[in-house]
Amino acid sequence: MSGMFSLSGKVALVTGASYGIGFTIASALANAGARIAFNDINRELVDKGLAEYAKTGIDASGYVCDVTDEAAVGALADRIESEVGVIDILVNNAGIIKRIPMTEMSAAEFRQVIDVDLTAPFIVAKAVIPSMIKKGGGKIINICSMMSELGRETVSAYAAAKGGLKMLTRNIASEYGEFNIQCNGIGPGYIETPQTAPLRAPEHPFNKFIISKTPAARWGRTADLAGPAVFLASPASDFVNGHILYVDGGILAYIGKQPN
Ligand code: NAP
Ligand code: GCO
Repeated sequence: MSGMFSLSGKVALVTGASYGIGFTIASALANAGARIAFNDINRELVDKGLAEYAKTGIDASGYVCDVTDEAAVGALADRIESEVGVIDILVNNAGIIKRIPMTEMSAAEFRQVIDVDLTAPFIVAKAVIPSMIKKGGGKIINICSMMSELGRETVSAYAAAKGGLKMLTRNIASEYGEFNIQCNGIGPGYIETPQTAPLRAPEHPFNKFIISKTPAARWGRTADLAGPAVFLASPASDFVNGHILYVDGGILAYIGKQPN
């Protein structure tokens, strides 16, 4: 059974993986045997990430690359292929959020979120699929969200992007499944990372709200995503395609705890 979850000999690219969910997923893939390449938006973040990976004994390769820049992403894929190896596993993790009431959000701000959270996964997947086809297959994992299914105030751009990312995942699965490429999504619930730090401030009402909406009665931890990521990156999921695996403690199954 353990062989089904082995990533030995595989090369994984995890975008935006200097910290947070991406860092945990990349570390899990490395601990399952993969060689890790990651990018982030600036040198400082990449160096910070390299130091953190080294602390845990992971020899990662780090690159500065803005995932919205198609030319830079093409150069990144080529560089990883020559320095690390052909990319077998892609995790589209890089993302941003802007929490602004829709009527106060500019079109430019809306487009920026769409660009990073939806267009960039298209760009990066497009850059790696041809080599995956040549190699006989590959794994693509898009990091979706509760907002791939649900809306809430102030996150219109993010929800539109993550909803679109769910359908991009299904379309890549449909278009490239015959080449032994499996494309799936992970939909994290509410996870303790810098991105959600404002919502977890003790005085923020959202903190208790999320706990009341989660059967597990806690915020998620990045470690909760490690196993699901290894599963979707490994031979164990070779017949799983176009699936969004929600790792949310049960939020999507639960109407929520009644107030006392
Ligand atoms: P995050 O702050 O969203 O981290 C994203 C990473 O991507 C950061 O390192 C960020 O760099 C980088 N990034 C942003 N724009 C980029 C670009 N144009 N090119 C390259 N890298 C870029 O932290 P996170 O909470 O770990 O989120 C990771 C992913 O999970 C995101 O897609 C997010 O939407 C998704 N997600 C998060 C949660 C949660 O509760 N935290 C739940 C569901 C889904 P900077 O530090 O410079 O921004
Ligand atoms: C928000 C949060 C969420 C999480 C995540 C939930 O403001 O609602 O940031 O969007 O980041 O996407 O799955």
